[in-house]
Amino acid sequence: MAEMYEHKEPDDSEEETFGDQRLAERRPRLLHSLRSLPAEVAQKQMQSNLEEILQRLTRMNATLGLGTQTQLQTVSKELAEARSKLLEQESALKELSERVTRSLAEAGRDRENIRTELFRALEQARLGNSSSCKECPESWLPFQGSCYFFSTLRATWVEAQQHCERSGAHLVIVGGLEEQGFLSRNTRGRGYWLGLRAVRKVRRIQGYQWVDGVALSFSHWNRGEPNDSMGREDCIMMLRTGMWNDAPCNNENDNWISAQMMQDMERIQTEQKRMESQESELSWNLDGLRADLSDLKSRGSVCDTCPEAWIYFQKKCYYFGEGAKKWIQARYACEDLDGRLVSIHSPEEQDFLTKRANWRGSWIGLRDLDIEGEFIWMDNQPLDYSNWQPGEPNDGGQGENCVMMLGSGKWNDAFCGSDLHGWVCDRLATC
Ligand SMILES: [Ca+2]
Ligand SMILES: [Ca+2]
Ligand SMILES: [Ca+2]
Repeated sequence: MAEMYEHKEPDDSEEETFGDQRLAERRPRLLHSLRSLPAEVAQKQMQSNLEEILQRLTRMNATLGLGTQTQLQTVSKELAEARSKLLEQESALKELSERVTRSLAEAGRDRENIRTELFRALEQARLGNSSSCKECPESWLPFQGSCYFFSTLRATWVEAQQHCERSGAHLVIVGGLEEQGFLSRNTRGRGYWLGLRAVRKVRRIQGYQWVDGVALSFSHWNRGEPNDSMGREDCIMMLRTGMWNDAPCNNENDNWISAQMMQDMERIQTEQKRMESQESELSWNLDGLRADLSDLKSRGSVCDTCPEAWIYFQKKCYYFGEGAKKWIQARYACEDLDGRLVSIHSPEEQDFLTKRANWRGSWIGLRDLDIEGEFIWMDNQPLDYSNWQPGEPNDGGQGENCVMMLGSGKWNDAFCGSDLHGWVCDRLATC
């Protein structure tokens, strides 16, 4: 304010001086009389000016002081509110974090229980199998939870299937080498229809399908088969050697094999499916909770903490397991370490893994166990990136439904029962 005043004052006096000079030039007498005005007049004028300025200053100061004070009060009130809000948020955050941690522990225990139950059910099924002769109808043979009937009559494929249905069964579906071995041992020199048919479109065979609608994965073809001789061999039978051959469906020279599940086994399988879906739901929830927790904790801090022996890379920790394991064993080994078989979603992540890949191959968390060709990651995220070896996945041999990472880092679908020396687990890094 003083500045404003001082700035204005010299201006006025300059103008007066200027005017004074002009006056002096034109009216020297008048100037003289002006100059002779009593000094006290000028002094009074000055005083009144000063007083006015002083009053203005005081008024301004008062306004200013009041404004600042109000502002200060408002600000401090806001500050107090913000602080209490912050405290509230902090305690809510803490509570949430505690709740998530508790839920995580609970979910982990639930998952453990489900696994234990699952194993127990399977164990019971296996035990049931050894003493299950009486659980199959008379003249049916038991094998691994199912009953098999080797017909003594002959029929066309369709008639054979109808025979099976009448006894509440279906033409046999061969699930793998062990079951094939059992069937091969019981041919008694005859040929039998299997529950397998060609899927034909416009005269061309597109593939083969079991009577339950599942596409063929395990197969046991005789040399040179299936040859679709004369373009009319749509039904599959098992030769006396146990090897398979495609043949015309209206061929009446073959017997058939009916199969049905033991009732107990059926019950157990339903239960098992239920538990598996429960487990996958749980693991899904667990993932969500883990992500929430790490999100919570990451506010204001960096999440790059990994357990000992795990390696950090881009928000995840990786464990490079060694020691011969089948895919399912590797899966559980990772779960026992509070992780799971690795899911890979970017070339950067793949590069990181390639550098550390076991040269003899490692299991990763990708598989097409449920539906042939439909690959699923352990973290249930979409297959948004892939690194297949050229020509893979080929579902070769007796069916390849578990994915491994070769020494080169490239992926190959492999037989789930193979023992691989490496397996890679991942988990989210903590804060
Ligand atoms: Ca044939
Ligand atoms: Ca496959
Ligand atoms: Ca393969």
